[in-house]
Amino acid sequence: MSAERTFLAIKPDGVQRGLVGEILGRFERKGFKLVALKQLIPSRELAEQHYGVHKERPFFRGLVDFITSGPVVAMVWEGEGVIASARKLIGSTKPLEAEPGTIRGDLAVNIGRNVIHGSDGHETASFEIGLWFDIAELNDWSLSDNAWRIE
Ligand code: IDP
Ligand code: MG
Repeated sequence: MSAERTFLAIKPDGVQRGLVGEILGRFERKGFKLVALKQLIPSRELAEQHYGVHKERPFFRGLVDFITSGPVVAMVWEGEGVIASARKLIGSTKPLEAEPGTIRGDLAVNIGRNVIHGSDGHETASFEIGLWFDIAELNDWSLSDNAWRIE
């Protein structure tokens, strides 16, 4: 119950480009546990709240237009250190500066089409999980192969 959780979202470009399976697989193979998953077209209100910290930035309107333009795959992943680790797996915000091997480094070019969102800290993770999901949508379950992951 108290295990660390983060909010990740495959943005409309990732969905349209057929990258959902590729991206989910990276977090599964790393060893994290998926505890919530849904596809939705975000409302403007949801998108504006999600990106509220950027509301004074010049790219804010375009960002909200983009994120509400099509389906997003919203997820909650759980595991030790998952917040920081997911950010590493995602890579730098600017895909051209993201290391090869990261999602953005391997799969994206443009900062406005960088495929995936990941919470950047503990506070944002709990805020974003609560914003995108009802508590009843979060599943508490145990991995049957846990003994092979942790000692
Ligand atoms: P992050 O997604 O790596 O956390 P943030 O700085 O929080 O990056 O920015 C949120 C999102 O806003 C980015 O993922 C990107 O899609 C978009 N964004 C950030 N900076 C710019 C910019 O300068 N131009 C266009 N879009 C931007
Ligand atoms: Mg951010």
